[in-house]
Amino acid sequence: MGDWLLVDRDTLQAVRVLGRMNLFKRRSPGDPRKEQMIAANVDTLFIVASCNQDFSVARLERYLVLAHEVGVDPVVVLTKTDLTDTPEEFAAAARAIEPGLRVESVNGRDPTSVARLANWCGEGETVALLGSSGVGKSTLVNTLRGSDSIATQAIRAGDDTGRHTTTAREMHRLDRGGWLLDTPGMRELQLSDAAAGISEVFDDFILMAQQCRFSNCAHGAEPGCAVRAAIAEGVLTTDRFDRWRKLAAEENPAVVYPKRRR
Ligand SMILES: Nc1nc2c(ncn2[C@@H]2O[C@H](COP(=O)(O)OP(=O)(O)O)[C@@H](O)[C@H]2O)c(=O)[nH]1
Ligand SMILES: [Mg+2]
Ligand SMILES: [Zn+2]
Repeated sequence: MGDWLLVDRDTLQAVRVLGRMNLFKRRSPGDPRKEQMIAANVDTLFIVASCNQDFSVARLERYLVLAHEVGVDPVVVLTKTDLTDTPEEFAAAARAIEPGLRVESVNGRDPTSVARLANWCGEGETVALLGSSGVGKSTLVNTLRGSDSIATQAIRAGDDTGRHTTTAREMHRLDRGGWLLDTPGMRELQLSDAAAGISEVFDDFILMAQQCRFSNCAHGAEPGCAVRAAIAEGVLTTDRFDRWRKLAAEENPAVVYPKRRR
């Protein structure tokens, strides 16, 4: 989805698929050696999260790593601002993940609020939506399109058929000429070869690690570990350290971090 085709003007036959700017892919659920293409030529990735108990910095970081890995510009879209008294706290937590990270807070049901996202949805531009179920992706699509045609997950009391989910790959055209991709496959994306993305999102750790005495320092109990020292001084946080190690281990399972020595 998202490929651009060169089409013969007369026959309307596809002549060839144009070279891809970027590609979201995942390991095939049936066969981990195979890859499945999810979406191509994405200009902007809306990383959608809601301002409630589902909000997770770790998840946002994971999605950001993916955005860097694929080479697509991320915008964090925080929804459900109308349901919290402290939307600014959620926005601040998201902004703290990476310097310069764009964070937009919206009430997904309010066209005026969502209008600022239109900047990324102009003629010929493709935006993919990524985020957990229920954060408000379909609602954003509906509001940006000015229609209610996409089933959202509203669960009405006493109506057990009221739960709808997006089941098919969905590509939506906007009046302004842009495209919105809301595909469930995006949620199941795994990190493969994400080293570049990890080093961008966690560049504070990567830089600090260069100061460690040993180049192969695992930041456990090695003498002269700059990362541990920075954590002890409060320059870096343990939470982020743990998330960094977890993502790095997932990206390259062959790297086994030694346990901290007693
Ligand atoms: N109050 C409020 N509800 C929202 C907002 N965005 C989405 N919702 C509701 O959250 C539920 C899940 O939204 P949906 O768009 O289906 O989420 P999706 O699974 O990410 O596509 C629906 O009941 C929406 O009406 C918002 O900004 N504010
Ligand atoms: Mg949906
Ligand atoms: Zn170290």
